[in-house]
Amino acid sequence: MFNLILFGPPGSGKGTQSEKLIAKYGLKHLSTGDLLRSEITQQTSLGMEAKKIMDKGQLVPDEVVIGMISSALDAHPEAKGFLFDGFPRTAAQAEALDKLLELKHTSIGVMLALEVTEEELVKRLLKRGQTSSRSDDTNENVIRERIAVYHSKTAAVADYYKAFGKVVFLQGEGTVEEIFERISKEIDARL
Ligand code: B4P
Repeated sequence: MFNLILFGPPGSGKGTQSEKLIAKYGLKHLSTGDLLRSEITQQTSLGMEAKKIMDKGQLVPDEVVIGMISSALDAHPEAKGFLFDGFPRTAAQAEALDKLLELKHTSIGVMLALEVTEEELVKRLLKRGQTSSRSDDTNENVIRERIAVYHSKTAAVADYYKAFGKVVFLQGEGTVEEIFERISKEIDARL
């Protein structure tokens, strides 16, 4: 089993690259952002609570997203590996993920961290906000808050995996294809 974390700030290309990676490597895509947005679309009580938090650019509580990931892992016993996109986002989520994977006698193979400048992130997300229905992409203050939360709570998750020698930082600017090639090269070296 090969498990990969695609890491980086909001707008760094995690969702974009994940789509291409699951097509190429046949991994099961687990995006906590997508799971939360699906709860919002279905208007569940979890979704309604999450929406208020997401619209402010804050993180949904750890126990909620850990619970979602735990269920998703159990729902796919046939998976030949998982691609975690937007998770873990806090040290507590990282520790919980390690424990969940240990129960399945597997672990994270590598964390690939995309590096993109703040101005480029804001530009990309505002552009997406013009066409998507995502309310967290339309307000620049909310976008900057998401980036600030990334620096205060999420960036340290890379240090957690660095301690195990599992992090590779990649340039996240360039064309989608160029970045996909960089990522694929790192994965191919580990398969
Ligand atoms: P997510 O759904 O994870 O979304 P994101 O980080 O904002 O975006 P992503 O990084 O996937 O977007 P992409 O670059 O692909 O999170 C949304 C919210 O959900 C969070 O703020 C939080 O509230 C909550 N949440 C999610 N997970 C959580 C967790 N684990 N714990 C707590 N809360 C959680 O795309 C951005 C744009 O850039 C696209 O329009 C794309 O076309 C463009 N783009 C991509 N690559 C490009 C390139 N190379 N050049 C130019 N443009 C590019």
